[in-house]
Amino acid sequence: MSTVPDLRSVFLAGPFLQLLDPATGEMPGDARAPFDILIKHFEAQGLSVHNAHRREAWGAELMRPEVCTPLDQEEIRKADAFVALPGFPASPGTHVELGWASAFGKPIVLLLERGRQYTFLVQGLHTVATVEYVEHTDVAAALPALDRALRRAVDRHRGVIRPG
Ligand code: 5HM
Repeated sequence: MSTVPDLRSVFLAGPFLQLLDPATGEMPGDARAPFDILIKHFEAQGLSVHNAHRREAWGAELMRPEVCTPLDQEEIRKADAFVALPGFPASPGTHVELGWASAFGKPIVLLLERGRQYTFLVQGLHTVATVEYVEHTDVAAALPALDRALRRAVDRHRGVIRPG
């Protein structure tokens, strides 16, 4: 069961094109790993996860811009929460999606790699949207912190105050 009551769906965003191996056109295993871990983690909690990397077979079935853009925007609009790896170097597509998610008023959790510099508008996004940041060096080790951050973001979004 989800650790966040009533949370049913999550859109998971992160760098894509920059992670494709030019020789195969697909994401190598180590690039897939963080997405795999996050998808499995959320699905094990019964959440529905929308993730373009998986949808597009990790690069093997890349969609055209005219197809993936409206699809992603609609899936973000429908999702209960938005979780992203902004990327280092920054993922352009993820930053567009972050703009949509914040403008749609979604609770947002950003997984930031410790020691990396992120653009000012990512650093400052919490001033205009419901954003929780999870600094990490390893996605798998950060899962408990991610769950807490997701709960905080969803609670804040709903105006829930929990004791302690
Ligand atoms: O610019 P970049 O490829 O890093 O953008 C990644 C983000 O854009 C992902 O979160 C994904 O949801 C979306 N995207 C997509 O859905 C991006 C590409 C390729 O740029 C794609 N489908 N084919």
